[in-house]
Amino acid sequence: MDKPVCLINTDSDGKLCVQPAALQVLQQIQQPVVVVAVVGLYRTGKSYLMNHLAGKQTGFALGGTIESKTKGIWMWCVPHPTKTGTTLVLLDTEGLGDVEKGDSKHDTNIFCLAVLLSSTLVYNSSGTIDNRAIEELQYVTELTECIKVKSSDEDVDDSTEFVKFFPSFIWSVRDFTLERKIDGKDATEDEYLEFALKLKPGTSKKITSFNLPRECIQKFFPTRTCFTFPFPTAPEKMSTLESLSPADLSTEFLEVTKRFCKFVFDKSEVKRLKDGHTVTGRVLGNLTKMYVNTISSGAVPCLENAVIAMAQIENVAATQEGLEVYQRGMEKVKCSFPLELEQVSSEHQRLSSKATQAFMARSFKDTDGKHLKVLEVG
Ligand SMILES: Nc1nc2c(ncn2[C@@H]2O[C@H](COP(=O)(O)OP(=O)(O)O)[C@@H](O)[C@H]2O)c(=O)[nH]1
Ligand SMILES: [Mg+2]
Repeated sequence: MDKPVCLINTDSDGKLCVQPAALQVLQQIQQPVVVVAVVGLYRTGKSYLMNHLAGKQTGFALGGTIESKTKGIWMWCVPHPTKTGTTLVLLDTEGLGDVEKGDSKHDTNIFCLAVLLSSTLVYNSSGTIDNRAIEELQYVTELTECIKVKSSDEDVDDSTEFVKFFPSFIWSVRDFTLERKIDGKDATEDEYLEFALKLKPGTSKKITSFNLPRECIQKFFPTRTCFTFPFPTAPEKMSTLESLSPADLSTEFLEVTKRFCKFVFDKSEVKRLKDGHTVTGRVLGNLTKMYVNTISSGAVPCLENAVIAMAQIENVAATQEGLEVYQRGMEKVKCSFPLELEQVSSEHQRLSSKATQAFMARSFKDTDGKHLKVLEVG
């Protein structure tokens, strides 16, 4: 893909919908995917940072005006720069908290989709990690209502289960101008983040609401890292940032960006389903379709149901793939007719096992062998 495409959009009624052209792109990707999604307030430099991850100067459209450019979720699939045989999928989300739209349910849905689809979630904010920046991440406090782990109707608290399937978390702080000091001592970026997430003792209403988002971030995202970026360039050059060459960018900004990209490439893992099954581009497309349909129907997406639904789709396709392997092989055998019965029988054996191998490579969770049987009968 030489440029990003829109993956999720809203239709004229404001309902979320998946773009068929983006699904088609994903359908073609048989490789496992590392999915990095960025969320945060609009106009905090999210799209600009994602372009750096893609190794490109331009790509995701930047919001040069106050109106936010990115609507819904945009996607860019590029070969993973360091993990061969893997595709890096970058998801750029529309800015949260756009006053023009003023639709917090919509923002929550976009945030949930970013959590559900990614293996690394980047939360981007500007300035410092102060109380305001943490409150802007209020969506974390709603995650327990927006995502279910198990399909049972019982009202169980899934939150402790979340951590096993949630993306790892990176907080990127932009235009950071302070010195990172805690009690007068130099602090690393991670120490700075942990300090900002520290809970206050007490049970007053004020303290409880101070602690709640911090508790949620700590609980849902146990693997977390922070990067503090300085201003990218001098104020007078900021308006043309997108066209500036690296020589015009501050060396500190380039250094942090380089470390950030290296960290993402080294540490972001391949996306997996709840049962540990690797997500390929194709599965990611089906997963997106399923989650978006669930959310737009007003239901709560469930990680366990997703495994069952994905297994069903993949197993039907795997049966088809196995059959095709067998049929293609048999066509070839037919060309060399007449053959001894013995030869035909041994070719049949060979192709059957090749077909089963093709099936096994793609199928998963076919625990009772239902789909494999279909292949054998077929
Ligand atoms: N001050 C500042 N501006 C930035 C930074 N990165 C990008 N910008 C500019 O801020 C505007 C919005 O950037 P964009 O990436 O579209 O923000 P998004 O809405 O969060 O995706 C654009 O004019 C960018 O050139 C940054 O680190 N600091
Ligand atoms: Mg943007």
